[in-house]
Amino acid sequence: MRSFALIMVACLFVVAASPSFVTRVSAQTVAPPTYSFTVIGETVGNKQQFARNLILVTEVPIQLIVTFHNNDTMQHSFTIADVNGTIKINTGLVSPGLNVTLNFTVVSITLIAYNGTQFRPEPAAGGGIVFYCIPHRGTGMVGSIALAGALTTGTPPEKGILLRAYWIGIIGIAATLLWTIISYFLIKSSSRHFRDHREHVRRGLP
Ligand SMILES: [Cu+2]
Repeated sequence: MRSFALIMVACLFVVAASPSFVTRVSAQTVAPPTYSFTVIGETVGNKQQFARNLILVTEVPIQLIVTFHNNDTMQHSFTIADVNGTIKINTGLVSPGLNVTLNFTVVSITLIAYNGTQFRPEPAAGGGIVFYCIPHRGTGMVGSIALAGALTTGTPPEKGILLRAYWIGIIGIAATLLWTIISYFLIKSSSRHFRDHREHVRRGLP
């Protein structure tokens, strides 16, 4: 009976521990994502440009922390305007070697939240949000923030599959334990030899 009690305690522990795992899994899936990256302004040959002119985000809404680093010998800016061309997010002119960090939320690819207000950003030709350098936009110092194609549908259904797999695992473990317990008592009760351990010892068996 002692082993039975131990097995029951193990079962109860598994069942009691499982809700906390579920909570942790759920908390991970709803946590607001943040993406930090650096955009570098530079001159290559005679052309002023952003070292990365396409920034892909995997989902929206997403909070972006952009550090603009001027790795050049002249001033540059990292700027986002709204659909009317009004400048909304702007580092201002950044001197050579300096950094400016901006923090804004891409609510959707057509809506940005910044400094307590929201605006519709200037759209990029291929989809996405345009950013540019004020003095060098005319010579092509332009980039965009876009959604990565495969993961653009908001809440991915894979999260449900993950949780379902989790529960299948838990139920599988519980069922295995249950069958182990049932088998133990079936074998024990169907065998005359192992009913009484004292009788066993009396016969000089282990
Ligand atoms: Cu520039």
